[in-house]
Amino acid sequence: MPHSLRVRLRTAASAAALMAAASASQAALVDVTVTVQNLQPANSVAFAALHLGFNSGTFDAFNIGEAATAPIISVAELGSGAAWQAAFAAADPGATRGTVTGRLDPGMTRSATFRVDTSVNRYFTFASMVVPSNDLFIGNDNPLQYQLFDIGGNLLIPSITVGARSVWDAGSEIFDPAAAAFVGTSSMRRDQNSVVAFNFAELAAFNGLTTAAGYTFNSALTADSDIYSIGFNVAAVPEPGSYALMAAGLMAVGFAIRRRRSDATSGRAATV
Ligand SMILES: [Ca+2]
Ligand SMILES: [Ca+2]
Repeated sequence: MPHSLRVRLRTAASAAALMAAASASQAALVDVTVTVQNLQPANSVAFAALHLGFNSGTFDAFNIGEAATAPIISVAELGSGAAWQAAFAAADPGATRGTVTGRLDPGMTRSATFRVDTSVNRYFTFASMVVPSNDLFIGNDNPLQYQLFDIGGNLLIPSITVGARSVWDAGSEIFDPAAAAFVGTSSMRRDQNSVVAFNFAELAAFNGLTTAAGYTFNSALTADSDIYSIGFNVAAVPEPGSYALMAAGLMAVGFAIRRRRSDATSGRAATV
């Protein structure tokens, strides 16, 4: 075999290997755009910011029938994710955590994008305060309830719809419209000393009160009412390292092509 052909074959083979390595290593990283929508009509419930994490399934924020802990109380009573995020980080340091910021009034949509490694963070966990309320929230009790990605990084759940029947009462603050967020003064809160339980019926008791958004609250929720949706849109992202691998592969291909052209030119010149 002529030396120049061996070089071309070797160069082409190493270029192919580099390209293959690049495409294999980029499978794990994706950009996930989370879009939240308040499915309720005007004058109904609103939601505080959505606190979320793409994770390994090891952070369990609360349990039905048990006293709520400080992290979920901070979400349920104040809409704040600080304590929840800190507990999440401690339980699952490799999780991609974040927030879709801003209150979500009836009919409103908001979104945010997160870079997720699907090789380690296949599950989705969320929590958001429902207002008006003293301590109502939405979120998943079971950290393994929503497996977003399979082992190959394919999206398994395009959206999550939350119904009124899935609204939680943290059991930490006594029902009192005067102390409820969005319609009252939250500094007046009183301890409930109860446990986490389903409770959307309490929302009807706020009907007729003026909200912080200026509308008169009028909830007509039934257990079957859809109140909230979380949609997932996935875009592939090559890892930074694979850009370098792909560049190296392309350079090797370019080198092989240039070499073949120069060989062809010198070959032609020799026969004339
Ligand atoms: Ca749980
Ligand atoms: Ca309560």
